Amino acid sequence: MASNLKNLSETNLEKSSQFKKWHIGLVVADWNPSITHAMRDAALSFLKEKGIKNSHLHVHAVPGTFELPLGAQYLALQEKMDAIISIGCVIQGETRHFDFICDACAHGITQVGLKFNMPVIFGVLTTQTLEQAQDRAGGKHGNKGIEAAETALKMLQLRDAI
Ligand code: DLZ
Repeated sequence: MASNLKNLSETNLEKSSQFKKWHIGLVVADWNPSITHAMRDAALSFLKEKGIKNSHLHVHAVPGTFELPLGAQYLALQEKMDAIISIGCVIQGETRHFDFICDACAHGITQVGLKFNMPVIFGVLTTQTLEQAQDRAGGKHGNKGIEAAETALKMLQLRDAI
């Protein structure tokens, strides 16, 4: 789908001094950790490279993707927070867990963003296989963590421009 058209690590975002004041929260699911931790690390490197201060990065873990919306909401309640990046990976299994988790997370993340008027980014891979996830967590299709981090900064630029 989208990753056939765009490598997830490609970015056209210029470093800017406006980034220095922003606080970014990351909430990361510990399920499929080889994938989510690679996405987290790529997102953190990208944000630091673009000029977000180390002390303005707030990283927290939740057990699984289903818990990302509430984790994001806890972070959104912190007054200093400007944007939140949620990171997870759901791999299709033999049960219907996949559909319930993906639907609940996408819906919940949308709700938190609208409720707090804040970018809450859906950095969640929903794949059929582990290999497809690896391809998007630093493999041949790039890293979804970078795409999610870039989206957070672009949404904050939009907020400040408007
Ligand atoms: C239960 C479950 C399953 C089957 N698969 C995944 C998955 O692929 N990715 C993920 O992030 N979490 C999974 N989980 C865990 C749920 O998100 C949640 O943590 C549990 O249902 C809580 O009991």
